[in-house]
Amino acid sequence: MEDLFDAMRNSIVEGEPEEAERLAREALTRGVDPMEAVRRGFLPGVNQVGEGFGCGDLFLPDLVRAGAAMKAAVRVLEPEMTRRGTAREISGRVVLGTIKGDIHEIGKTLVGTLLTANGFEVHDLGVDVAPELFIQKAQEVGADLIGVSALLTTTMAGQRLVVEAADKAGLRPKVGVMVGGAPVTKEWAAEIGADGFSEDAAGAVALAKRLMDRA
Ligand code: B1M
Repeated sequence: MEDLFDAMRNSIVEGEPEEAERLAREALTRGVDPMEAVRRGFLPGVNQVGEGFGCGDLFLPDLVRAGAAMKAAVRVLEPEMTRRGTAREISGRVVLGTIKGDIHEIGKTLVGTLLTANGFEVHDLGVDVAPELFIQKAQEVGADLIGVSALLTTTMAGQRLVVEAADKAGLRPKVGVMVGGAPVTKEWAAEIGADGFSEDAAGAVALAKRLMDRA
């Protein structure tokens, strides 16, 4: 199995969507847990590219190709992740999106997929979402939770605007606001008054369940 995980990492580093897709299919055929394929195969590749970009060894086109390859793999794995979810009743309604100015979608989409697999009804607004849109959608669908993803230190500030807008609209404390994304920390979540933070998709599910129990 290590060979397969190595090949997955490579497909991201080399930025090859078709190869990443093929390997994701192979993983499913071989009975590999799709989350395990992400965690041990594709994610190490994404992190490698991120580090290379951070220290100037890689450039924007590398980031773009890696993102496309990761997206292709997740697209193949998503239905199986959802299928493996066991919950039948709706656990809660979540409005989810990546904050305005930020177009990173892969982590947010993974969070949405796992929430769906765990019985949550997810309204995914996509990327580059203005704070007021989170609020409008939450009111429209009667959301229990709002999830805001941010991958850039420059866009994290938008998470605070969502918390403030939720307060202004009188949605909280009934509606919880959860935040996440690579630069987001527990301290940041506390500073902006969010109801919770998680550093990965599985943690986001656990957090969402905790926030639902709180109600
Ligand atoms: Co961008 N990028 N990028 N990028 N990119 C990062 C984030 C960066 C860390 C790379 C680096 O410098 N090392 C850096 C940010 C630096 C900073 O601000 N601290 C960066 C930069 C600088 C940029 C640009 C500004 C580059 C430029 O144009 N000069 C630009 C910004 C564009 C914009 O948004 N306005 C940019 C663009 C892009 C692409 C479009 C090319 C592409 C995204 C493609 C796409 O999404 N379709 C891209 C990519 C691929 C990355 C890296 C390499 C990978 C991101 C990713 O998909 N990770 C990234 C480096 C890295 O993270 N290692 C980088 C995989 C994903 C599964 O993880 O998104 O962290 P992640 O999500 C996790 C958790 O964070 C958490 O759970 C997820 C699953 O475990 N989580 C939540 C996420 N949201 C959550 C919400 C929750 C709870 C948990 O509750 C609601």
